[in-house]
Amino acid sequence: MHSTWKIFLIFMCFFGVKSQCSKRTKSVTGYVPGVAGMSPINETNCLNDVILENPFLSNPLECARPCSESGTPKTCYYHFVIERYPVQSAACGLCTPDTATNSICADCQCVPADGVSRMALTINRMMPGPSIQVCLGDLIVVDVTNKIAEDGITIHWHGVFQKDYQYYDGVPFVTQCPIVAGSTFRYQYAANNPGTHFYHAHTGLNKMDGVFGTLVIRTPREQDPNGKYFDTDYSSHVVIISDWMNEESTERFPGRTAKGTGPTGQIPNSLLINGKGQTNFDGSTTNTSLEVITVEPNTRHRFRLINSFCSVCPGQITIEGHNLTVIETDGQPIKPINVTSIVSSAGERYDFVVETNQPPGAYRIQLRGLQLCNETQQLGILQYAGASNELSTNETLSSGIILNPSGVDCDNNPEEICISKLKSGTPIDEGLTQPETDLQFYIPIGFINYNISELFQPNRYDTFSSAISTAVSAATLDGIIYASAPSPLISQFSDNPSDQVCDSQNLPPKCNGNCTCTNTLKFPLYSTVEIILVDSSELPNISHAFHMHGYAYRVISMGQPLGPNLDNQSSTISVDYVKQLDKNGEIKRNFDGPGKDTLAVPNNGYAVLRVRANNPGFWFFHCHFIYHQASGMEMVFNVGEQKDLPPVPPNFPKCGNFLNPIKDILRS
Ligand SMILES: *[C@@H]1O[C@H](CO)[C@@H](O)[C@H](O)[C@H]1NC(C)=O
Ligand SMILES: *[C@@H]1O[C@H](CO)[C@@H](O)[C@H](O)[C@H]1NC(C)=O
Ligand SMILES: *[C@@H]1O[C@H](CO)[C@@H](O)[C@H](O)[C@H]1NC(C)=O
Ligand SMILES: *[C@@H]1O[C@H](CO)[C@@H](O)[C@H](O)[C@H]1NC(C)=O
Ligand SMILES: *[C@@H]1O[C@H](CO)[C@@H](O)[C@H](O)[C@H]1NC(C)=O
Ligand SMILES: *[C@@H]1O[C@H](CO)[C@@H](O)[C@H](O)[C@H]1NC(C)=O
Ligand SMILES: *[C@@H]1O[C@H](CO)[C@@H](O)[C@H](O)[C@H]1NC(C)=O
Ligand SMILES: *[C@@H]1O[C@H](CO)[C@@H](O)[C@H](O)[C@H]1NC(C)=O
Ligand SMILES: *[C@@H]1O[C@H](CO)[C@@H](O)[C@H](O)[C@H]1NC(C)=O
Ligand SMILES: *[C@@H]1O[C@H](CO)[C@@H](O)[C@H](O)[C@H]1NC(C)=O
Ligand SMILES: [Cu+2]
Repeated sequence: MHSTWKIFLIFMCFFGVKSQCSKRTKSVTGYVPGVAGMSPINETNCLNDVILENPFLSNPLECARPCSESGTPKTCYYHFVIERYPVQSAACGLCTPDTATNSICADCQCVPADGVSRMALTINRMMPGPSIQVCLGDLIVVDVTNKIAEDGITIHWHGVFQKDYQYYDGVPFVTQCPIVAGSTFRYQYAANNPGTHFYHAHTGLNKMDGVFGTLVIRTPREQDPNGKYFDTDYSSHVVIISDWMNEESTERFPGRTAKGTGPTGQIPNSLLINGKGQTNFDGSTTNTSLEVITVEPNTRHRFRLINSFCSVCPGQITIEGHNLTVIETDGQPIKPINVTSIVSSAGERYDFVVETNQPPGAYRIQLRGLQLCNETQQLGILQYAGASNELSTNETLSSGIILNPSGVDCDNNPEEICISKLKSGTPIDEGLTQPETDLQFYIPIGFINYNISELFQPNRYDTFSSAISTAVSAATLDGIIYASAPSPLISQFSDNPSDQVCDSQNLPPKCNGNCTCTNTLKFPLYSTVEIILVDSSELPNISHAFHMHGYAYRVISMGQPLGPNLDNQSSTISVDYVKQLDKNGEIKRNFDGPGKDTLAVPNNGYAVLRVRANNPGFWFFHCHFIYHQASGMEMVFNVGEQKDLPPVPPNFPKCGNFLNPIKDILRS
């Protein structure tokens, strides 16, 4: 590993101006190109025919700018070309991508990943894909060209509410048809809710093979309730972490059990920080570069952390010698809190401030896999500009105070801070702070186990996972195995077969707890809704990460009660049991809890969420673990009526069954 440090760039101080190195730079905010000695971005790489032909469009570099109240909104244009593309291709003989500059306008087609060659799916021959960084009120236009011959694809803009842009949420067969190979779909939507977001493929397992990237909507500092806690908010301090395998994700589903990294499991082989890292492969450690993030001394830097994991494992981030002041999660400001490490699961984001108050040097950014991934870790480097890049120690970093620990009783340990202990940093809709909401739903998370000799019968094609073990299962949400409809609900609802869409609250009698259909729950527009998610999935150590599209919900309560046998916290609980707890007043509701759009539901526990249904549309609600999603752990919330939605965009692509009557040649 030592040799790796030597190939790092020698950092100059802020364009070589020495006096700036020690000065505290209080007034700096937003995007600063060439931060701390990085080479400036070559704008030529940001241009393309569409931008050159339409002078009102702004390129990615122009859009990644500081945001001010007097600024003019821009129309920010991106072109994504999605391909099957090799990691460690011949392009790596030409250049090594530098995240700080390459992510805005790529100048290098090498995808290094963790140094193990394999095939990936890339956007513009990058992983992560191009960074979208805009100001609140801009219009984002992304032309997505699908060049993967084998797959239809869609892109979801995770965290963007898409109010008034409901047709661009990117969920296949809910808000659009998949983009077929060879064609281009234009997403265009307003950047209307600020925060650290990201984008990723929402089709099959494509996300796990590389189709993801960062998406940040900044606000003027005056509009950020935590604006006074940081000095800088650099584009180069956006950090996306991902999990990665040494083969394509489709190799492992269906047919492999959840445990294990090898040929038997669904556990990632490595973790990546901004697409970079090293791993043990074939008996040695790869020599790829680690991610280096440059900081100026004596400055409070805002970091924007995005968890783009696909597996069931949480990841824990710690920065050697530095505390983390967390100010926001999933685009929702919180009352600041100081911690040592942050645990995050698939789909979550955390914004934190790092004060560079240590002797100038190089410090480890440690990303540890937890639970089933506890043997995996990755390092990045926090590099003080101009200082030595030699790490001072190799000691294991202490976890210290942990935000969002998984699977603990957070009432009893001051070193472990659960999400339900955070306080909202913004005012809360009064309708959500009443004792009762208009609607209340208990939604169990589960798995059903098949009887193999019944499942693998001719003409049966049920959704299943883990075929090589004796436990063959499918995932359920609200008792239903979700199945996609042939035609998108938002634009072609009535083109679907009459028994396609189902409602878990009014199940047809033939579905005794394991229907396979498009589960769609209706909420009247503007109603207040309480959702009580109950993990009855009977899996140890797994906290399902639930993501809601179109909204951020309030986290009102979380718990991991003793099971009905009252002996330990890993025994399964049921909806009825949680209802009983609630009746007995044992579920405490905190109405000033944080907003989130993705939350790890305590293992064998519950989470109480509330939302005001003020965004009409068809919104996906699902576990963000990709293999759970592929096994059916999803549903749709249908808010309001069709008349509440904007009209279907002209020429919106259509798809569906083609079942013309069969000619009866014997009788005609
Ligand atoms: C910028 O990139 C273009 C095209 O990649 C190249 O022709 C040009 O020389 C570059 N300019 C600089 C200053 O590096
Ligand atoms: C990394 O290893 C490969 C082969 O294992 C070798 O060809 C390459 O030169 C090495 N790169 C560096 C920077 O050491
Ligand atoms: C981190 O926070 C702890 C507790 O407040 C404090 O004792 C320690 O000095 C802080 N460390 C740094 C590097 O700021
Ligand atoms: C967090 O740490 C900073 C720097 O050490 C300190 O100024 C601040 O008061 C702390 N905030 C909280 C909420 O403890
Ligand atoms: C899984 O949870 C059990 C308790 O439920 C605990 O004893 C065990 O250490 C956990 N395993 C991992 C890998 O975290
Ligand atoms: C990971 O967890 C397993 C199961 O709990 C345990 O046996 C193993 O020692 C752990 N490994 C590390 C590195 O902590
Ligand atoms: C840390 O570990 C690396 C690799 O094992 C070694 O080369 C380096 O000297 C170590 N550094 C310190 C400060 O112990
Ligand atoms: C599985 O189904 C078969 C056929 O219906 C039945 O004979 C068998 O007992 C079942 N096995 C279990 C474990 O339920
Ligand atoms: C699922 O359906 C099968 C019949 O296909 C039935 O035997 C089984 O009990 C059902 N499972 C549950 C959990 O209701
Ligand atoms: C806890 O409950 C689980 C599931 O009911 C059981 O398998 C396990 O043995 C129990 N552990 C202890 C320590 O009681
Ligand atoms: Cu799950």
